Amino acid sequence: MSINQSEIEMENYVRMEKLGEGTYGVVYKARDIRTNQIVAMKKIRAEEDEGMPATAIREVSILRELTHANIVSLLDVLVEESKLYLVFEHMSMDLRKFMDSKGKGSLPPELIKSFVYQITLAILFCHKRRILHRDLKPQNLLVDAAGRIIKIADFGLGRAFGIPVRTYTHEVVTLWYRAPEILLGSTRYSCPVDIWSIACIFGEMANRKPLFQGDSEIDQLFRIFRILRTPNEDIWPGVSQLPDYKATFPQWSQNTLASYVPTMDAKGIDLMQKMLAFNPMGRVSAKVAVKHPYFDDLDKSKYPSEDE
Ligand code: INR
Repeated sequence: MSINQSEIEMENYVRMEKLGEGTYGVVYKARDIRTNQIVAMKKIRAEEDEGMPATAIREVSILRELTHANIVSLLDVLVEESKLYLVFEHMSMDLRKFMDSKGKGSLPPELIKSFVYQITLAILFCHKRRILHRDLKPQNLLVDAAGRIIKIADFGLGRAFGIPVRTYTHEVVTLWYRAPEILLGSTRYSCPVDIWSIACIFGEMANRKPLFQGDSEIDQLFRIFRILRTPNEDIWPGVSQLPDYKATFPQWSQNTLASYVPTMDAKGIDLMQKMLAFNPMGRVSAKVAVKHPYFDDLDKSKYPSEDE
């Protein structure tokens, strides 16, 4: 896998303020001095004694395959002093900051619907190409200045590397959007993990508070179980065989999701429940989710076609 280095050099960009920190590198706002275009430049540290960071090569190759209106586009790749710079389109804010800027209270129901639809379309596009995101969360969903378009970013998690426990700045990686099969130690997880994350973001936009805000893997699981009930072999065949499953888990027996997300209408709750199915094999796919009745009243002509 090779990186086709651009003719464009670092000198063509003026670095501006720091925008944020991805899992693998810091992101700066920058301006292309030739065009005045504002871009986002992600600097990826090289591992000591190694050449090109494998995670970066992975991200570049994924993003080169994924051109979609709801996936942040990679404009260029620059190499300088063994550091790698990925130049992306610039977006005004991430979904975390967007939600914070809206003050308290639920986001408008039509906006939640539009954002969930756009994110699901982007994930459908990825899944059709057998690419998982694995770490969807509000910090790597980017919103445009008008607050209407949302795009997925941070594809740095290499297939072979798994999810790190800490970022490169030693920040704890959040567990709040993580599917139960991962929390229970499954290593053979697939596309359904991204659907779980979308549901968590869906619930968070409605509640303005993370749906399952755990501070350890076990706390994360128990917060999920408290709201969705404790899974068993009847609702999730094979669950008891997962590496971290314990027969001694506390038994919560009610699903209280609808009362936990009181501002969401019945169709929205139905979709959220289907996205939060414990059994990954029974969890709704992105392909089926985009056809859910919750989206019936969206003007589909405003969004990319699902067979793009
Ligand atoms: C902003 C970010 C604006 N724009 C945080 C941010 C706060 C306010 O991360 C960002 C990005 C942008 C960004 O405009 N383009 C990209 C982040 C990433 C890729 S990544 C591209 O991969 O998540 O670090």
